[in-house]
Amino acid sequence: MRKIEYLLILTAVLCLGSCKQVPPPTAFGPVPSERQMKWHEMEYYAFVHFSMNTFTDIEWGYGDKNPALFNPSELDTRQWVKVFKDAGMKGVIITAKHHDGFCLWPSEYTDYSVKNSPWRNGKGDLLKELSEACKEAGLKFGVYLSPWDRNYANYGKPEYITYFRNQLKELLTNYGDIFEVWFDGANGGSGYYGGANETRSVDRKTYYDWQNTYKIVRELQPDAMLFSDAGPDTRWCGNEEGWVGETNWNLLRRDEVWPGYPNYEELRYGHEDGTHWVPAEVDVSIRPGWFYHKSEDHKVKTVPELLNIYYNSVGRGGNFLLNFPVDQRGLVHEIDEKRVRGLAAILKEDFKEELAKNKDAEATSVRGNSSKYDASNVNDGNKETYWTTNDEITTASLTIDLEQPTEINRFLVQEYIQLGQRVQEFTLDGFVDGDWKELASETTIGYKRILRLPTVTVSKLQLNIKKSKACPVISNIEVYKAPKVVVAPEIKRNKEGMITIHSADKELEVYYTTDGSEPTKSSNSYSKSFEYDKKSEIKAIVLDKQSGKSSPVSSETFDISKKKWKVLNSKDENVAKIFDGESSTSWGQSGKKMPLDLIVDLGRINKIAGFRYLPDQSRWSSGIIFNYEFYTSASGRNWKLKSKGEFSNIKNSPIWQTKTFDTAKTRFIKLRAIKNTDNNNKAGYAEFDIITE
Ligand code: FUL
Repeated sequence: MRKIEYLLILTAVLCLGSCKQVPPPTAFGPVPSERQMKWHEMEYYAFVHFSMNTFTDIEWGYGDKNPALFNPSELDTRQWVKVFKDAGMKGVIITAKHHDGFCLWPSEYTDYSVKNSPWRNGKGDLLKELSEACKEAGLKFGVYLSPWDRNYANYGKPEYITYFRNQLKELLTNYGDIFEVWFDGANGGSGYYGGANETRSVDRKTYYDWQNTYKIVRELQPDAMLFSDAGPDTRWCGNEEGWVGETNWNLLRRDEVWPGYPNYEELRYGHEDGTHWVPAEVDVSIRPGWFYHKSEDHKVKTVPELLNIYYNSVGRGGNFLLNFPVDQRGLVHEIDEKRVRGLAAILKEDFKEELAKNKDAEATSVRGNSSKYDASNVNDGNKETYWTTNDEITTASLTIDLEQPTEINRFLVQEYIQLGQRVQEFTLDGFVDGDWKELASETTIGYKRILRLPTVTVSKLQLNIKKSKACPVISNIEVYKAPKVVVAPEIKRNKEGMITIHSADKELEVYYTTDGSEPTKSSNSYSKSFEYDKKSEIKAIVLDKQSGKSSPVSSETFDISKKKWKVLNSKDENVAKIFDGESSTSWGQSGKKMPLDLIVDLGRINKIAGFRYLPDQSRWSSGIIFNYEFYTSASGRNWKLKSKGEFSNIKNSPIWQTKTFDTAKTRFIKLRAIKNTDNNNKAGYAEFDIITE
């Protein structure tokens, strides 16, 4: 054989193993459309609730308010967009029309819009301003158009559908590219309806003839995602708290679900046997309400809370739609801005240095033994390449060698969802001190899964696919060591006098003092709740020994023990909640008329110099006491008025209220609610306390 012939044969033989064209796996089950793929990659974007409700201080307008009330003093959509962009968001969706029917653009089809408001002398168009600001900044723009319209006279009749579609067409033609159209599930009920002031119900399944409405969107904005409880492109996540299930299927038996679907809790997990690709979007407000209420200025979600939401949405393969209730000035409020920037700063640190990039990766099995599907595709930085196995293989492992013992606490993994969502169960093992140790045992992966692990030193990591609908197709793995979240801890004392100190990051050390002195690393170290039932000031810090960083100091003052306190005028067991040290729990009373009394037996005579009241903190709180009287009595029979007046500004700012007076020796106290902020016969309490001399 001549040398050249020999070389040709040799090359052919070698190529049989590695160069032969091994076809990729065929798609399994429903797969995302191109539009959905682009949307998955957005991951995180802003929602804005801003409309008439911002000025009337309500969540659901009735549809009867005068357009003259809409008058932001400093509206600046560029300010919004700058905050969103700096925070890493990729777009914004605005309430073009909420349930009250008021339109933020000068719709040709109604007078109930900005054109009859004093804002910009009736010449304003908020959608124009926002869409232009988005374009300048490179953010995508989306619209919320409420299907329910409590203003429109013909709501509930066929005419309304024409009106609704006409408005939709205005939104889809006049403001450039729209990336998402948001149709809310709340539908039908009481309303103004052009002056009829009545309750109207509609058949949610048939009234809107959704299929023909969707066609309009497809025609005018083919790239726009359609959101509703049931998709068709993205579904609601089944709660407004900011999470989607750890098990999160991007699939839905779509034809069984409709806006207003009663089994909406299923939407948190999707349907494993779903017929269509309908991924979840996690909509949540940075404040308790969707619209701005001054009374919620002290309830803006904290950075650790927002961080949890990020990991419980993006970290579970859902998109994160974070709502900003723009305020009456027409600006994103300073507190909200600070928090979302805080979140961005932490996320930047969490994903700063990727530790697995281009490290050796090996799999127990590779499709056709072809390098095209090799394990190394998962950490090559290319989202289009993936590791996969032969069709019949549904359990397999992939090991990444980190070369040296490395501290890690974040593991990110992605399926190549263009071929369907496949993985049903997986585990993650780490090679720790010469042994394999299971670090996590989970279910679905989908577009993205990020595991927050306790910090661990590993030299290798192994992803084990334990169960998969078809051969696994994994496109990406990333590994990080996120810094600890060093924020001031939360200090609480319950009725029994047990103190708990909570750090947002459980791995950090907490130090505290009970005498009001500044805590340092030589103070008491906190490990579990402890009894400290005296009048005291407890101070605490969180310390990250590794980085030397310490948190600001938290401080709480506690008065005398509440162990023996008893409410005398209620047998309701929930009444104990007003002494439990938890501001999120509450008790309320109602009567035929005001006043309403809260009578407490303190168990023994005390010298008291004041009292403190925290109103019910829940989103729909009721009975916030405005005018009060406060009485003391040594015997429980003869009462002495010690203080009376109002809790000024309590409606806007329902925080702890403190009233002091000349000391009194007393065993019994009575807080009398004379009037509440809603002028009804209710009194609600989150917490109650006294101040002793
Ligand atoms: C809800 C609506 O009723 C709220 O007002 C808000 O718009 C939220 C995003 O969806 O269901």
